[in-house]
Amino acid sequence: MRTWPSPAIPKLPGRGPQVCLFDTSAQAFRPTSPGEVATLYVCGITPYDSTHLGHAATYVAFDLLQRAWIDAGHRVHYVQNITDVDDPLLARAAATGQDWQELAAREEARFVDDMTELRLRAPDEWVSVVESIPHVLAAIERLQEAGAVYDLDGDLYFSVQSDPRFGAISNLDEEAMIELSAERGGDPDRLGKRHPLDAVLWRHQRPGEPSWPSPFGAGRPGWHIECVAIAVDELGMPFDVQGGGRDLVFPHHEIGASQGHVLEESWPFARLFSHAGMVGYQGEKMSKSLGNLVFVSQLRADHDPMAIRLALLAHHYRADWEWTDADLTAATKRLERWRTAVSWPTGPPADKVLDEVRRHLADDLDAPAALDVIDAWAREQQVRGGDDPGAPGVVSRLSDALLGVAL
Ligand code: 5CA
Ligand code: ZN
Repeated sequence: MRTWPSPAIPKLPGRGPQVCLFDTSAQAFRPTSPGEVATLYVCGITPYDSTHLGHAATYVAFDLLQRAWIDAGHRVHYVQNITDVDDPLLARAAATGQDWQELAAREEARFVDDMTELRLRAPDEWVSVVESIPHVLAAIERLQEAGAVYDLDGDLYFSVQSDPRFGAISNLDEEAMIELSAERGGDPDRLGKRHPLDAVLWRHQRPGEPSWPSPFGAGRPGWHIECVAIAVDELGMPFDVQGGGRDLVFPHHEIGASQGHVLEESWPFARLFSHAGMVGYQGEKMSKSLGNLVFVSQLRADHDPMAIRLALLAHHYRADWEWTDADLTAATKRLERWRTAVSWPTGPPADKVLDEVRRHLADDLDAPAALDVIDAWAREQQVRGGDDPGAPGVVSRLSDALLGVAL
């Protein structure tokens, strides 16, 4: 799939520190220790009703991670999927009388514009389900060889009991897993399954649904195996970080990791699992099914995209928070203050600003603390000024390089 042009990232003096993240699996802060090339898989959109601010907040979080890695001297190999074949997308297309491919293409185009305007690095590979069918089929065959697959009335299921490590990502008890599975696309109540949490790998063709030929009959892939097949094909196992919103911890990332373990006969799937908090609106998680959405594209009509980005950065990526209009008003003022402060020919020294912003971002992507540091410099500039001719340029470049906020 064609991606968008990545923004140029200005070079900064020196190097940032090693980046630590909170690991969902270990329930602890852990250093990311990538080699020369840091590898990242972030779960992509299901292209309908995108891009809302919750999506944008999650992708901005993993953009910060990449910028911190690059600043620490790594190259980044970043993969994202597009769930362009899945139940909710097909249901939306059917309910609104649209062709599912046209719906997906239109939403992807809007997502590309939003990501470009918000200055997010583009994935090196942006792979849709439609493009990944051969890899999905190969992965299912390998799972079959490992004895982890069974047939239920023509649908193929992955047996979660085939992976002794199942449960290690989410750390949930079975009751909680079953509840979340029912809420998030699973079918724990389907009769005939060996275990309620077993997940569909290949769904045989239903009337009116798109399908692909396969050795198991015409059908389409289940959700989790799509991300596993793409990640293993593009990055191999283990890769450094799997990211997404917290709503993906269970079942998506738990079952995906198990599928990876069984099919590659190795562990771990990813070295670290990182999850962004949920953005809400009007008292509920912002979600397509609830319809309480604020779209980036709507806001872009009247607001500077850099103010939208700053509004997202003002919340720690792991926090659950609720969007209000006041977020954007405050961010617009902050952007103006910063732009004024860097427009002067000289300013207060900025070496410490760079060190502190780097330190905060390397510490589990603490963007709010990083914004405070730049605020303090801008206030000093406004109140007392300074005589360092390099300082405004350094602050401007670090805001762009590390936060993705071009001033
Ligand atoms: N296609 C799947 C992942 S394979 C999917 O979850 N698509 S999505 O369009 O529903 O979400 C895209 C990304 O945004 C996912 O990482 C998801 O966890 C995240 N996300 C969805 N809603 C929110 C929200 N309200 N707040 C923060 N992140 C969210
Ligand atoms: Zn995914």
